[in-house]
Amino acid sequence: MNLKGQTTLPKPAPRQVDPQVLAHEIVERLTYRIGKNATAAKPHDWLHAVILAIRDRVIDAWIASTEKTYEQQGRRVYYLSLEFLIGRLMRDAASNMEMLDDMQAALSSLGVDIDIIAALEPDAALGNGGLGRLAACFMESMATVDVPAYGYGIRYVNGMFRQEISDGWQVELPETWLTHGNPWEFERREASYEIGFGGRVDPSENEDASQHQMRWRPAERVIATPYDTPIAGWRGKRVNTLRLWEAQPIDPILLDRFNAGDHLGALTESNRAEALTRVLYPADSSPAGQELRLRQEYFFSSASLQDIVRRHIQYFGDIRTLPDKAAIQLNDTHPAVAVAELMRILLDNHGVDFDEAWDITRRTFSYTNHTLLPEALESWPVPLFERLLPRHMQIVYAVNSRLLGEARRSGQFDDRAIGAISLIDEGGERRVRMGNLAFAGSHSVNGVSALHTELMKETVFADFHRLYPARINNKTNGVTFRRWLMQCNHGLFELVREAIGDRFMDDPEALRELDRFADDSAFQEKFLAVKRANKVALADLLRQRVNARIDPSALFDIQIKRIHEYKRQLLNIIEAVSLYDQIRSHPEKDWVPRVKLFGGKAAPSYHNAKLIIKLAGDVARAVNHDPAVQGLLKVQFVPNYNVSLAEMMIPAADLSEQISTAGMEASGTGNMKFAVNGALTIGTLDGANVEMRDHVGEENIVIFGLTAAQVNERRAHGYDPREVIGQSRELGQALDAIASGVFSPDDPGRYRDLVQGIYDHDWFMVAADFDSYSAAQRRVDGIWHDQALWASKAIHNVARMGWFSSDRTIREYATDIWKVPV
Ligand code: NBG
Repeated sequence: MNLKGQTTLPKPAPRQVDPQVLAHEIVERLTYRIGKNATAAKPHDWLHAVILAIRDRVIDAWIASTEKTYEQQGRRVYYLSLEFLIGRLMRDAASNMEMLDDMQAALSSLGVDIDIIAALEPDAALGNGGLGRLAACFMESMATVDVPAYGYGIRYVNGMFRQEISDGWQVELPETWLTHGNPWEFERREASYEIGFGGRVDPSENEDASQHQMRWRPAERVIATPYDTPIAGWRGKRVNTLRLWEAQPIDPILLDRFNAGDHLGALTESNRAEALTRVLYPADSSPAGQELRLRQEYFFSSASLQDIVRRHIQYFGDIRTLPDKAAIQLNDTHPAVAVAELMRILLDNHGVDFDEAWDITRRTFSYTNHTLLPEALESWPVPLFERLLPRHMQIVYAVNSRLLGEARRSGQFDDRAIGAISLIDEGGERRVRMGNLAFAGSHSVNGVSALHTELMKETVFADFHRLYPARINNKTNGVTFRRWLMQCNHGLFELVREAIGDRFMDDPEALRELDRFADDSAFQEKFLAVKRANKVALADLLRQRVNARIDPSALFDIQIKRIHEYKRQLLNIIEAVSLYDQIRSHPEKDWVPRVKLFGGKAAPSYHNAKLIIKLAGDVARAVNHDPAVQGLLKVQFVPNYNVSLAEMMIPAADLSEQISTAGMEASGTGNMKFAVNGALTIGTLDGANVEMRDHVGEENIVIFGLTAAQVNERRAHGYDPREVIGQSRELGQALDAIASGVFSPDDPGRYRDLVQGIYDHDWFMVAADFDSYSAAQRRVDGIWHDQALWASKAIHNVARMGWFSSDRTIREYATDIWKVPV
């Protein structure tokens, strides 16, 4: 409706936050939005009504933020990510809007338990692991530090699969987070776009078109429709938008075919379109080499780019000023095709000449690399890319010819180096390299920890780094302390607040003031009591979920993350087997009672990862029921690890396992969450562990194993795992037991190949690091024996982790890369 010329509309009165007002609002939402009274309302209805009440506050701030952004006319940030692992939003939003306590009071006045209804909210699991969770932390931090930003992604109907364990094996089931509707989102049909695939490319019909202007005639089209979710920053300062695209057919049903009796055929197109945004690929740190995946990547990149360009033209008129008003961050290579898409829009739709288009593109994009694993570097077969995106293929070739020309002219590159920089991999089947495209098309390329960034310069992007030495920079990851301390660990939050006041709530580095309490025995006692309460809560949960009986006074030793060989859950399990042997041989020793908890999902096609899950269960069965262990060791695999479970497990951890092969974990973010929740870390000098050691102090972290340089060295000079195993009695025995079927009497050969892999090549250096790891675990035991010492170290961890707030990370992105004021 056009309201121009009308006097200004009245604005709604500012809302009060007060339990009584809130209770009234909840009942009103329940009545008029859900259509039920309090007697008929089911817990789900209450949840819905509560979310609607919170949402209204968020919307007020959302509209105000949008108005402010338009007034300021500044640069906006666009975060393109195929994954956003958000988890639950209710508590997050209520807490950030500073209405959590009042909401709790309001609900109890209505006889409703907030914990019960909060637990009903499904996890929005639109991501695999660290990469997706980082995107979610960044969304919250961008709002918190007042960066005007949009997140762009896909609204998967089925996000990350639900993991069930059946007879010890992982089974994947679809997770249906949208079953009860999603009260957080708003469908915005008016902002839909057409996305093309396939077809042919003709020269432009435009008379004065440049030689680079073409007309792409796609053979297939789908509609991208956005759903917006408001993301509130801390204290509701700013509310940004997470815009997720859904694919829809142009014609929902082909009526002529339907009327001709072809009822299924009439829906094929519709089903094909909807399949595009149906599932998240459950592959972590490895490519999902499917045509559908490339379609997803292009679909969401194109929709987002069209939206960004439309908004820019609408407000600023001239496409050439795009880089002054838009900073687009590519979260890994998944959206890298956006580089070619922006070029297409500039060349074909706006008639910009090639050099200028390339300049605009590079000034607009920046790219974050999240892994060095060679198998995870995305590339697409040229024939597939060309068939699906013929116009983009031409653009990639044109960009490549300029790029390689520039490299040649610099005189620093031989044929090998030129081959490494090329956007096309010529070794074997020709492929388009998405990492190279992202690198070439960006003005900034960052790694996610200091070590990872240095390794990027030396390995994957060594030649690119010589060509563009100023481009690579580091932005060490962080996590939002609102979710990962204040909300998930209420006990610790209140304790810290009582000790040092409120300042850390706005400035996480103020946690440092806690340092002076580290050796205060009264504080230590309270600190240990909080930890104990969290452990009791987790023990209760595990009793309900998996019927596990664990003793809250034991040391809780936790490894939760995706199951991957480089993360070395296997090292941890082998050490548990060895500990089991030692406890049985020396029952008289002063063993520390331990509970080893594992959680994590394996990619459905990752055979060894699934076998490792099975092994954890097999070892658990043997150990947990052996009277000779006297309860000193318990092993438990916790099924269906997700964000909500992390929120329960991390506050209950005494020991955090961050034990990847050095050089292989780009950063890690779980490592940070554990430490700020008062767990000690046992870890290698990998990813952000290195910087964590620098911050918490080496006396407060337990480091073991080869460094990245030593791993390299060993691999280069003929590492012989057999020799290492021959020298370690404990390791040899543990491996023999596993390989010979001690833990798998039903199928004695089950783990033979897994163990054989360690003997034959041991790429992940499990054998090389075993003794060092095992010795480090005994150092952990030593510290545990002195609970005051343990508490002191744990408190130092909490106090010194402030730097790892994602607010700090986002300020660095804003200042160095996006050039937006913070
Ligand atoms: C992951 C790394 C982690 C890192 C997160 C977030 C991918 C491709 N990479 O170490 O493995 O913490 O990204 O940066 O999922």
